[in-house]
Amino acid sequence: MAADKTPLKLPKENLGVEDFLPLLGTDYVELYVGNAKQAAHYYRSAWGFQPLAYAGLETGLKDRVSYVLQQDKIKLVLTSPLKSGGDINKHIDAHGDGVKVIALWVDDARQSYIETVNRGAESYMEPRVRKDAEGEVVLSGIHTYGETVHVFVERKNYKGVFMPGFRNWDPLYKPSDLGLKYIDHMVGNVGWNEMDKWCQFYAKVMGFSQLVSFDDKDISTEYTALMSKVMSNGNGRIKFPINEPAEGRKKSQIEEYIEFYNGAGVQHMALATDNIIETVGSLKARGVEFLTVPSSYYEDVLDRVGKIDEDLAPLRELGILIDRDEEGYLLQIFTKPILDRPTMFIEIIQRKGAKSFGKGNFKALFEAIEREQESRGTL
Ligand code: TYF
Ligand code: FE
Repeated sequence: MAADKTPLKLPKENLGVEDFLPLLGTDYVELYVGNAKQAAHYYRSAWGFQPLAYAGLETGLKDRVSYVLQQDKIKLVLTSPLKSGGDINKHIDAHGDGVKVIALWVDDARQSYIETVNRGAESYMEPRVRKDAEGEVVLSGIHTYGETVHVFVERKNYKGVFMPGFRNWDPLYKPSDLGLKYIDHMVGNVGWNEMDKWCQFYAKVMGFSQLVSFDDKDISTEYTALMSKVMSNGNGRIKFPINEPAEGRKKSQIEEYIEFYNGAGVQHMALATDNIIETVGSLKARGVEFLTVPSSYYEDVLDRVGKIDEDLAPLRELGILIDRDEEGYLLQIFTKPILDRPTMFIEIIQRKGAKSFGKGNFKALFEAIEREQESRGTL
């Protein structure tokens, strides 16, 4: 496979240019869902997220409710409408449950807004200050692919549980944490021939650079075909692969996503762990379903990736995939879609030096996805 192996490098237009959008990390990911109370139960019970904050009727909201859950550095916000009509219902009607906001933690939300809007971003939210007794948070936002948005979150002096408007949420039911640490990357699926446009958006508007690129020759199996480029911010904390469908023998998994999501949107989030065997073992015990590869995958995998620290047996048992690059190796596994629509899924990843995304697993992975498409009759 002939992927571009160029390591972390700024594109020419960003060379020597100071980072105009310093990002400290992912602040939170907000999903618009049909029933936030039940979704919050799922992310606690199955995924080990801990309850953190709540906003709803009890805190003075009239038309919506949000639950905030946390596991180490990962914060999820689950939001549902309480009444008919409005933007959240429209989003759910169009897309089903899905990611609305990828919020980015910044030192200066006003400056982040000015820099990105001046470079052509479409405004989602003008800078606004939210205050309570615990301090203040400044928020601003811009649109990205589909109906997805980025919210810039500045929380310099904020001491509260999440954000003004939220109160502590501390129910008795708190199944244990499963060792998920941080968001490694968030992947967007965009429409036919739109990948370059959105990569240019991240380069021009947000100062990102391209880490790697895969074309349809790298990653087309018998049916699935797609192209993918990975965009990263300057300090590498934020990585956004962007996929577009490519012409194959049958329907691309990206096309299936676009049809069921009714447009571009977040395809998967990759959550990092320091012990993938324990994390995935617990997720499976709690009912999370993962894609499986044929046992032949494990017959020659060590010839491909060389020596690894882990025993192969538990990796094989759990269906965890292995890949290596110049800097080390990685372990990864993918859930089946976590919704009824075949749209979003979650990747669990443990990096042992590798900075790449598992290209050596694409064929086995995409064939596993095709078996699922086949079972849905959508291939
Ligand atoms: O994020 C990635 O690039 C890997 C591989 O539809 C991948 O997780 C790429 C495309 C895709 C599913 C997984
Ligand atoms: Fe991924």
